[in-house]
Amino acid sequence: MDTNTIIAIVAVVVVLAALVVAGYFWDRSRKRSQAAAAQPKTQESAEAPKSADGKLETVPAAQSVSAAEAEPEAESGAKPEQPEPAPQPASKPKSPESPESVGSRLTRLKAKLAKSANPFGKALFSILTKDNLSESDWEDVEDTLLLADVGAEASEQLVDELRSDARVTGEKDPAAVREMLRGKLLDLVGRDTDRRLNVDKPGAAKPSVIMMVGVNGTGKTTTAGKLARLFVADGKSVVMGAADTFRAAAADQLETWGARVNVPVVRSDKDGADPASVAFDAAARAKETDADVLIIDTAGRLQNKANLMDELGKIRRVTEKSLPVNEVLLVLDATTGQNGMAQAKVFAEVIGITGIVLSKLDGSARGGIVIAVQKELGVPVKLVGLGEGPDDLAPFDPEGFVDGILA
Ligand SMILES: Nc1nc2c(ncn2[C@@H]2O[C@H](COP(=O)(O)OP(=O)(O)OP(=O)(O)O)[C@@H](O)[C@H]2O)c(=O)[nH]1
Ligand SMILES: [Mg+2]
Repeated sequence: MDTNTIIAIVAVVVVLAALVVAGYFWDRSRKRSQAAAAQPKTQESAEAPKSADGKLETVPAAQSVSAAEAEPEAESGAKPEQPEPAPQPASKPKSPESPESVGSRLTRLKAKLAKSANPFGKALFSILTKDNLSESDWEDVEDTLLLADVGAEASEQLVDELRSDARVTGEKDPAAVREMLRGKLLDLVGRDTDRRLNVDKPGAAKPSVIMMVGVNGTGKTTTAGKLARLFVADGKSVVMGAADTFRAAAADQLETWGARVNVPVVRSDKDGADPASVAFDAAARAKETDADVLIIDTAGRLQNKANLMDELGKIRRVTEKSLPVNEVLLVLDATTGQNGMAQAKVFAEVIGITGIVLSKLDGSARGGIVIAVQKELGVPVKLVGLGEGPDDLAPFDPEGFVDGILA
């Protein structure tokens, strides 16, 4: 072989070797770049969820609240404890629920209210249509009213009116007696009473502040949640304040209600934090965001615990450093009957109440408490709770209620 042939063979070998090495590196770098392309995608979905069109999804309102809590409030005399960041629940609804519309809710709940009311009117009616009413019949009328929790004063008033009404003793047409009884019961319940929430009245303050008060377990938190849904369905913007700081679970409960309809909840994660400070922060948040309504949930308390009753006054005073409290709703459990009256009186004296929410009327056979509580306190029943469902809260409707009594 001459030198030229050897050089040619060596050159071919070198070129082939170079091609093999280049191929190997090209393959490795291609695999690396594929892996790199896959990596950021998984990180991105963990940190910031994107919707189908690639836009960032809104953080559910309840999760974003801790920012508001953390904001220091210069004018505040009572500062909240700095809460730890709230643990993020594993899964939260991505889009808020839309609460039942006010119209459809009213039709559904009217039927429910009629069913729930104790038909003591029916018993009265059957006595009143007797031929000759004896003294013991009149006693039966009064007993029927007392058993239905109408209260002594209102029962006596009704019996007196019925006895002195010539139509009752003279009228033999049952339809006419029924109509007369219906009218008397409606008068007693208060047909023309203004039962609007103050926030719904013309010229209402913005934000309007509603405080929920009552003894333990009456339904304050549930009612706050249901009320928020009512306002959202009505197009109002709402903020809630979890001023029940006895248990973190109480704030969680309110937050769950808030998250479902995208209503922010201001809370402290520390058990035993000052509830007045949380209320103050919630008021600041409602003011900042120009909300229509602020609902402040408070812890249940027995009316005979003076220190706890004083605390309610403090919550109110501290809130009023930035926003006036327009409404104090006393939540009364309808199933507690006359016991509820004693509670109601003390709450009315200590904090002043502007309306009553009669909860659990669905489970009560003593709807007469509506009449008794209004008469004793001179404060209207504005709302009734008719079940545990999220939309089972309705404005109190006297006609539907009396028709239920007479059904
Ligand atoms: N059937 C029925 N149950 C209700 C109604 N309102 C509330 N509840 C139930 O009553 C229970 C207590 O309700 P909560 O809202 O936690 O009561 P609360 O007053 O906030 O209780 P505390 O904060 O512990 O004082 C819950 O199981 C509710 O589902 C109602 O209108 N009807
Ligand atoms: Mg509660």
